[in-house]
Amino acid sequence: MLSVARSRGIETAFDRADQMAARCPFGSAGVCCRSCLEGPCRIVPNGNGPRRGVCGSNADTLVARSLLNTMIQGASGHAEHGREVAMALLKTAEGKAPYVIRDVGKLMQVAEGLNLEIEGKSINEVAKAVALTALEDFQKHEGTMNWIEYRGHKKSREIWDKLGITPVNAHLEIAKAVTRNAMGGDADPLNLLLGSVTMGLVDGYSGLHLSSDLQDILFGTPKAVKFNYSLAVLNEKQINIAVHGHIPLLSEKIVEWARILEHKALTVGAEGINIVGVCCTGNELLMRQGVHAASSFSSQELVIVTGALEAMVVDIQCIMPGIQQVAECFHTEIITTMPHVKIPGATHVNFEPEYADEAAREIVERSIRNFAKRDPIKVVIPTGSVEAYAGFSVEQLCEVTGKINEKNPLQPLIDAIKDGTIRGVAALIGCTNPREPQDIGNVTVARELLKNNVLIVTTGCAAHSLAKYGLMNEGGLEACGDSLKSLLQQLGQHAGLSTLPPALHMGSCVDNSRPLDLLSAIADELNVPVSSLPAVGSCPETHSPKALTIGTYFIAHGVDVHVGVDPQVSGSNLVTRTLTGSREDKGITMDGLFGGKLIVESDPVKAAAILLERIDMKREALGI
Ligand code: NFS
Repeated sequence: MLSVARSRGIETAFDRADQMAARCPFGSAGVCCRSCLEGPCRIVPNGNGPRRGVCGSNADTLVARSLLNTMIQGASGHAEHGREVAMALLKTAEGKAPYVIRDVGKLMQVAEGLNLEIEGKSINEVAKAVALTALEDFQKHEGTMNWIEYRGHKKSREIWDKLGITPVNAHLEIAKAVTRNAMGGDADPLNLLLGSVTMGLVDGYSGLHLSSDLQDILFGTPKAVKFNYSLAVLNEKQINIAVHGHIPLLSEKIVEWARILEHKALTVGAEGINIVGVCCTGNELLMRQGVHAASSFSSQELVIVTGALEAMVVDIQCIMPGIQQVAECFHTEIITTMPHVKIPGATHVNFEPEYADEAAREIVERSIRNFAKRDPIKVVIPTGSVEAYAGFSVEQLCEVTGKINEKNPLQPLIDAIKDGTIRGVAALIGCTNPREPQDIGNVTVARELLKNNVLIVTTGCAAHSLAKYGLMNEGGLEACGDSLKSLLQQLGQHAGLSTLPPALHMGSCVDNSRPLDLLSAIADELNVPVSSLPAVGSCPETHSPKALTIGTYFIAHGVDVHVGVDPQVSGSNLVTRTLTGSREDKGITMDGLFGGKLIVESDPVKAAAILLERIDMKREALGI
């Protein structure tokens, strides 16, 4: 599709990445500062030139500040996601928004976890109490965030509390981070790095855990489901609507209204309405509804280049403004839906939970009308979509393993880890990045780990890569080492499938709460900290600040995290050493504080080798 775009003179992110050529050396090293009007200042790392900015900040301070700035963006994005969902749950419970609570069991489980009274209360009363407790995580001024009290692993909590980095409420911590980062604020690079860890925890709990829990309550906890992946999921004969972004509040409604208005599609000569997913809104819908996925982040513009897309509906995050320029070459209507995320030239249909039905209906009707404007000569849809299985929430996994050990569903997994059937667990997470060859890093790391019997769980755009390359269906089993392969086959039979797929799709990026819930539960069974487990995270094709905050949240629990793209901290030896150094190294390191560190390696084969080394090191320390 990229060559189709180029042959038609349509520019995409891949072309713009080429035009960008070499990266700015100052920005790449994290040593440029635009925090005040004394500057902009820049420091020549390890060279001749100014060693300090006008205010006296040195490279260590600038790099730590610049990293914290990135972390603020990541944490804010996920915290805002959590808050939006909490508001929708509240309005639903009050009868003001047209949603229903689909998973009452999860609602009760979350309410009990939050120590809320459920005896004698109606479903809506409990839902309201859960929503208000969630919203407190954006309001309270003392104590610890409710979701950390509920979901945070006790042994990790002790470390955070001792360091004084446990968040109180998301907005307070974000505001504090912005202030400490401003000119004349925090100048201590190590203190700033601890501030970054707090952002990781804000992201992890008010963002990831809170969002996953509340979305499961509203839309159902994912169960094994089949879907198809690739641009080939667009249907030439149908009205195609792509839903793109992150929060599933509107897109769930669009799926509902596409079903209700299917008959109207027939009146304009289409054979139905086909909803396809992009990025994490795509992941949300495929996990719960089996909606087919068209594209990850990097190639989002190429969905439009098929010429068969009536509308691309976007909510928040990871939306390239470039989609509008591409859409102008076709009949595709870009529809923004959030008041704080607009694109010049796009149509705006405002979304509020109260009016979700009206917005979804209008969007589907607009798409139906757009079908008549489609130019059949421009339609090029690739063939050959790939089948994939998804929906592996912790609940779904435990349902499968519970068929082997009803009393303790985690035991079969723990036994497999102990006896080496599973050498370790890796979460393959994060993005695709137009500056990198798409999917290659994600797939290579996964294949290298699978052949060494590492169990892969996956989320976000990395999951798109693995699905596209066949690692979420039976055929992908050839990638696994022998012991992992037979375990997956054995477990698959208990799930009513021929096998579990080699890569277990756990959902969107906010669903990175799920791998940590799994690890926390295993750690509890073994009575060890999460940091002792032979578990790693890998984000080979990083692009988003959100990926860095998610990685930081893993590291705060003592899980090593690999990134394949330069995190722009090389301008400070101190910062680099603190993030990437080992516990044996001199000075303070993340590994020493939390038991997990950052691994920066752009070669995916080498990265996998390092991850295996770290897995083996943790196995040895555990005595298994
Ligand atoms: Ni995660 Fe999901 Fe994709 Fe990266 Fe963007 S869509 S939230 S940030 S690019 S994985």
